[in-house]
Amino acid sequence: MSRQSPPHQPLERATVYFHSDLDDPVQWQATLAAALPQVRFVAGPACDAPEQVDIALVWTQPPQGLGAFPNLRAVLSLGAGVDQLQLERLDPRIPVARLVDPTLTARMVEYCKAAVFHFHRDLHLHQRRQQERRWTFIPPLSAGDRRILVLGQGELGAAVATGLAAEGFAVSGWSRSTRQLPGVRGLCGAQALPAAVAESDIVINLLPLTSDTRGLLDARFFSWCRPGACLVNVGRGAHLNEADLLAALDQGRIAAAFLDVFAQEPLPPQHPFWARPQLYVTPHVASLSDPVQSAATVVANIRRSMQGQPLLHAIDRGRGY
Ligand code: NDP
Ligand code: OXD
Repeated sequence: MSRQSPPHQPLERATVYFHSDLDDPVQWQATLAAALPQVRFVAGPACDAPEQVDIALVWTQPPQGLGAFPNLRAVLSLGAGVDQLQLERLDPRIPVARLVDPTLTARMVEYCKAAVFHFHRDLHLHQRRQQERRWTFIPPLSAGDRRILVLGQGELGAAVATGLAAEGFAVSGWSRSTRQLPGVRGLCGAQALPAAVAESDIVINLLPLTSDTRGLLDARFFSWCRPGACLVNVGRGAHLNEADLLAALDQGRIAAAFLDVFAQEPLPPQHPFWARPQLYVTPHVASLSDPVQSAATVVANIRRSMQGQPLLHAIDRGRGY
């Protein structure tokens, strides 16, 4: 289905609709006003003139859906991921862009490095020994002997994989298409996955959530893992089958995991993950976008959209990422 590019419209006529439960509208409004003082900013969820909205800057769709805006030219995600936008509810001809910015990437690299060094230096094992008041020597491995698999080699996965390779780890990266990155063994396709998982000490998930990747971290995946492997899930909660992870921990198949994303966020107080000593739970903070750092991309995309130009970091609506 093709839709003609919307005609060029003057920037002074632009209305940006903002909706998020997580991001501060006041901060975003101030940041955008500094760069684009002529643009009208409407903070949702309610909107009294939906026909005037040109661009939606949103984390999720508002209750009335983005279909309520008949003249929408573009959707700009407030996150690097777009699955939370429920794209199936959006006209497939409307372009969607996601957030990509150096600070977001740097924060993700920091989180993943922190998790990897924790596991690499066996701190999860020493922590258990401390609880048991046991003085046990665990010979440390050198970084080059520690095998790490990064699922997803996009903006974030590639930065994490190359960052870990630069620290001396033996890193493999898995993606849909072949990707060659400095110091990283590139793997692609479903057939390469079981062997790659089986030889890895630490697996980091940085895939986008799509119909192909949903539930990938399940009992079958854990059955490929070497006993004592560690997991870092920073992709999305729905990549992980939570009951299967608990079973894999019970079996010792997985020794420990850093979990930053969950099927239900906030993680409910009664959830079994909170009380598991082998799990490190963080509240979706591995990386965060903030208006000051991310404004440049958003401002550029507002301009581009009003000029009828392709968006930066547009997703492929067919692939879903
Ligand atoms: P990108 O779109 O840049 O990269 C996605 C990568 O995943 C690509 O390498 C792609 O392969 C690969 N991929 C997609 N589908 C498959 C598949 N079926 N099999 C194998 N590989 C696949 O995304 P980003 O790196 O920017 O972000 C990744 C995700 O990280 C986001 O979607 C979001 O869910 C999550 N995230 C989490 C945050 C947090 O705080 N926890 C913060 C920000 C993002 P190819 O290169 O071949 O296309
Ligand atoms: C995300 C983000 O997509 O925080 O999770 O950017």
